Amino acid sequence: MALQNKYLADLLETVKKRNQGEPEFIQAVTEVFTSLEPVAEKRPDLIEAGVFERIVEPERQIIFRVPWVDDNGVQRVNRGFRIEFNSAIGPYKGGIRLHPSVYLGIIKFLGFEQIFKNSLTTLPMGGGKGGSDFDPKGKSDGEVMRFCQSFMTELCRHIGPNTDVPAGDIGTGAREIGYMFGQYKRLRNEFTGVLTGKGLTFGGSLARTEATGYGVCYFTNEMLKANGKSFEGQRVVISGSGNVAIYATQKATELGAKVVTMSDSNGFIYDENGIDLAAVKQIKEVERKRIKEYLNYHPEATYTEGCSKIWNTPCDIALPCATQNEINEESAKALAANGCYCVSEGANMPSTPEAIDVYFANNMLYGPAKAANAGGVAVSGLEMSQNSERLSWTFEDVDGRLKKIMVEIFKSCDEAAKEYGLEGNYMAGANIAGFLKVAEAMKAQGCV
Ligand code: NDP
Ligand code: 2IT
Repeated sequence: MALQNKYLADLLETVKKRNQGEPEFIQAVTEVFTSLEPVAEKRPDLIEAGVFERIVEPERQIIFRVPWVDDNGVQRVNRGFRIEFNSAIGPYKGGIRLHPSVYLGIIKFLGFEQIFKNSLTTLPMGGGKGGSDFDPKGKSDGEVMRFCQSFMTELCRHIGPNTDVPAGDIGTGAREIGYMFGQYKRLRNEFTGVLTGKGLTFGGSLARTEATGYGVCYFTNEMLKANGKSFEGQRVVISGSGNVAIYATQKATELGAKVVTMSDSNGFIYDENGIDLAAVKQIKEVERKRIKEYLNYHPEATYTEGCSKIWNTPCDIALPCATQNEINEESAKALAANGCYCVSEGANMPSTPEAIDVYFANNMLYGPAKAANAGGVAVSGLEMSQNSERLSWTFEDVDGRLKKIMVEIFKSCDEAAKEYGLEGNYMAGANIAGFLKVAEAMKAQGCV
């Protein structure tokens, strides 16, 4: 639907002209602007202060060469990115994605989303994102290490515990963060909390590994409760089999649901008895193999080549936890037709705009990514606090704080939606609540 507000409509045209060839970034801005139309009407002061124009322009964009040598002695080169999008409410904060599909438009959409997500956590973190088109799949440990060291050799001059604090995302887990942290320490001669998601022996936080997946379930649970439902006895479809998917599966199961699917970029498994997470962890976390290996553990399960048909699986609740735009209009219609009444996003921007229209047209509950998956970065914020005081908190303490933060995020989305006459539209609520805090801070700081 075209924007009604003339100021935002014109600004969106400028954004499109200025960021050509970056459809994911335009998609993210369009969604946020659509939600912000009532804010633009109510707050002309924010327009006068130039907040909308500035918030879509990254404060700094860094693109660099990442040279490394593979195990055969062959010279390789990748492209590295760090987008320092907005520092109005704290140091830039956001993950590093290592995937062959990475280009400027992907990192910009992720950095833009991160501004609002980090604001929703209530913690003092600005928005940023980084990454590279390096593909860790099929690389040896030595190759991954040399890549990470080279990546950090350039990145280290742009980041710091009070400037910009990267973390994990697709393709970047504890192993990669460890190599990057070691190289930063060596180059700067400083042991600081410059990255989050670190190993537990060198400043990492308990519950950071679990945080995003658990957080998705805590948020979803609040949304279900507010609508007279719960996870108990529900059939859940989860996509992905990485960090977010694994811990979402664990928590949903603990909350009484039965998770029947998981996937990777090759295909998906379906297990009517409920996913055996120990088998998935062995395949994915220990052996780094493909999800179809699950059939070696459970021959009664099925494996389907390709990802899109996963959404044809009948379920009550869907938690997309793989990647952007994994649910299109057709998949959303299949979910609705099979009785799914709730979609809550572990991945960033997993639903296309057309899919979101289908959710609303069918009165489904929709938990948008920037609210539902904010648990990961929230615990990253708690890791920063622990590093600052040079202490580490217990698992129960961190998990308890995470739960409280997710409950509060749901409340902010719910209340903002109600305040703007959009009750039950948690997407609008998340965008409005996330935006307002950052916008006030930008205005107060002279909109620099
Ligand atoms: P991982 O690398 O641990 O796992 C990613 C999973 O998604 C893998 O199963 C992977 O399969 C699958 N996947 C990746 N790309 C594609 C693709 N193009 N098509 C189909 N499947 C794909 O990453 P995370 O679990 O950390 O991240 C998953 C999502 O959650 C991302 O959108 C990320 O931005 C988001 N997120 C992550 C947070 C975190 O703390 N880690 C926090 C908030 C959001 P394969 O192995 O075959 O590539
Ligand atoms: O998308 C995300 O929020 C993340 N990948 C986590 C970022 C972080 O800084 O922990």
